[in-house]
Amino acid sequence: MPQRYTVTSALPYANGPIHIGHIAGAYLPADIYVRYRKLKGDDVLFVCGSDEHGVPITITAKNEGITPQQVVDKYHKLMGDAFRDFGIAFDIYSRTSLPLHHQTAQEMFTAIYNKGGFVEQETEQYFDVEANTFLADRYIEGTCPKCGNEKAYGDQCEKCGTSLTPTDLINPKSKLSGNKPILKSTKNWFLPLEKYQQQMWDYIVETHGKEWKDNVVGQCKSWLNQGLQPRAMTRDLNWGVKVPLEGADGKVLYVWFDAPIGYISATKDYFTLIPNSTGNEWEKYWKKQANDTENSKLIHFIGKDNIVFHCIIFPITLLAEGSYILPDNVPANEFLNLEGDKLSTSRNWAVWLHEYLVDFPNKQDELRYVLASIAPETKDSEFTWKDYQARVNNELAAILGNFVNRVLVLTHKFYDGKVPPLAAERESDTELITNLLAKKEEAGTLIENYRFRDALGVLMDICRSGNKYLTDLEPWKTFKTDPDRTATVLNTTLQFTALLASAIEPFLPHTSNKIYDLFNISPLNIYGENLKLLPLSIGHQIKEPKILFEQITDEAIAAQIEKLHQTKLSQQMFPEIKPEITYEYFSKLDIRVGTILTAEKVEKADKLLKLSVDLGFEVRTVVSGIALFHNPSEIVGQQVLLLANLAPRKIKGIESKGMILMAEDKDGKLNFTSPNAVTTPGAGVS
Ligand code: B3M
Ligand code: ZN
Repeated sequence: MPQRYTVTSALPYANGPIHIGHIAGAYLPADIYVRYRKLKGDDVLFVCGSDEHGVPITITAKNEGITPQQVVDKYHKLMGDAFRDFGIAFDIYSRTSLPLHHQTAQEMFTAIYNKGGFVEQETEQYFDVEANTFLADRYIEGTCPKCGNEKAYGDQCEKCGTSLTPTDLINPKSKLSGNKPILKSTKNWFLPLEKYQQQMWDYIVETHGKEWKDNVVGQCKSWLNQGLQPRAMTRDLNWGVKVPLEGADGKVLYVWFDAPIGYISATKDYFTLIPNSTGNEWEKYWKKQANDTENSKLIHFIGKDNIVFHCIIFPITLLAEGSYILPDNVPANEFLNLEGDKLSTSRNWAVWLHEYLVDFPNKQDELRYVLASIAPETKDSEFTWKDYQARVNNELAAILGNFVNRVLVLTHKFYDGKVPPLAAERESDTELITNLLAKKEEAGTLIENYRFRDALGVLMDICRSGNKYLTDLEPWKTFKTDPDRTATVLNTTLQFTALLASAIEPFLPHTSNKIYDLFNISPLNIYGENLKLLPLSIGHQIKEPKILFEQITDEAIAAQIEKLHQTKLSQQMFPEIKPEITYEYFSKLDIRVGTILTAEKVEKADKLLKLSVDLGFEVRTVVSGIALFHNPSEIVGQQVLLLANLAPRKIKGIESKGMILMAEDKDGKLNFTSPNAVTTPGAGVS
């Protein structure tokens, strides 16, 4: 019986499109793995869908003035179409707003509840009195206690990365009304993760510690070492799966409780579309079987920010229910960066998949090739458009494209496009094919071990060996002197290329199909059983040569770089305008022109300079936070504007009298403001 595999890719949030970071992290590796396993003959089901709950979606809806359902409908379609057009071959792309999913998630909750698997607990949560609602973590903003960022969220500070709970925030504010929220008591259901501490350690570290990726095991260990804590599986919110209990009105399942269950409902959804389905087939992909060896292997492809949910929280959910298998592997990837910056949906810093497909029509495999070559398998990696161009032109086109083209051209030139006979075979010919077979085994083993970059490297080596074979044997030269050799070499190259098309299929499925089409054959399966080593019969007609990969032009690359540049420009942050004041109020500020006479660093304060400033009628001492941007020796003589009637303040033991007015550039640099011509010190500014 074939081994069964249940393969999942993270369900993307339906509140923004898919970008290349998502693809490189969770979708392309899964697709390669699944295509390979299916070719091998395993029984694989590849499920995914849109994650349509969670607070970010309600925030998007509020910002755009539409309903959450309208948000998810829009992005579910956009993402589903982009995945399909890019060749991510999910068996099903489902969605968590389906009634089938709500029911599945509620059944899981109820099953755990009935076993006494939740702890009911009243806790104090922030509540917005004006909006009359509890506030999800993301709806609360305040000052980060670690770094002072005034725009930290209730669950995380994006500036310093610290994870927070809402009550950690200094000066919390509701994002709904802008008011300070009050603490109000509410009941929720907690999964007692701590009870599974030992079981999780055994499962992750003892059982899978050696075979799972280091980054995954490392993150889990750090969670386990801190000690697992109870986590609320319900929230006071109205968008999501309703908590299926009496008296739980206004509460929904925590999005990270329901989202992974989305994999299960997607599996059910798949079988509802299969004719004559009994309705129970999904269980073979999820439930423990009578005989352990018949259990499906559950594999989750995700990005590193989802590790704890897939390796700890979801497995505990499944254990608490009791009848499910646990993930067999969670090959999480690190992050992909773009042109020197973190990819970000909210900052629009991304290469969006749906836009790529329009800007580069029929170039899916070019992007698949580049993203597989640079996939952030063990550490963060970087996509740049120049690198994309170089890899496509100098590797994909130069090695694979060029080779296939040579083969087609030679066959047409010497044999009218018909496969010539294997007339005088030598060891070097059979060697080419044996080498290919050995290499595809090697590539397969690497894929099985989630080492996709290396596997792709091995496949490219196969292409190189074909190129070298042609170059070494020069069949165009022997055509007159030894026609049997030319026929043999070309026959061998043609057979080799047909097999190669199959070997690259997991990575470059569109290219495989193009080669099959040019060769006028139906798809082959080099990874399966009963492979025919000489798939092309003598005299078989192949089509006219066609270029597989066009050169990526400098103009195309420049246009993409310009697009990103425009994003940067439009993203420049301006400080918010302050509340209006009267002229009378303004006239109380006494701003004067001054000239810096001396400047020195303040001890034990990296940012501060101690300045003496000539105001004409007196010399002032002022401490200013400009040391990171200005060298003391270079600013003597600089004219500045000084707020002269600001109450004196002691800074690092120095009395500072007044404040120098600085202009803050977009990158945070502080520049002096000064008159545009030398002006008498002490002159008033109004
Ligand atoms: N939607 C988070 C994300 O897109 C979340 C994944 C759910 S997987 C069950 O990163
Ligand atoms: Zn912070």
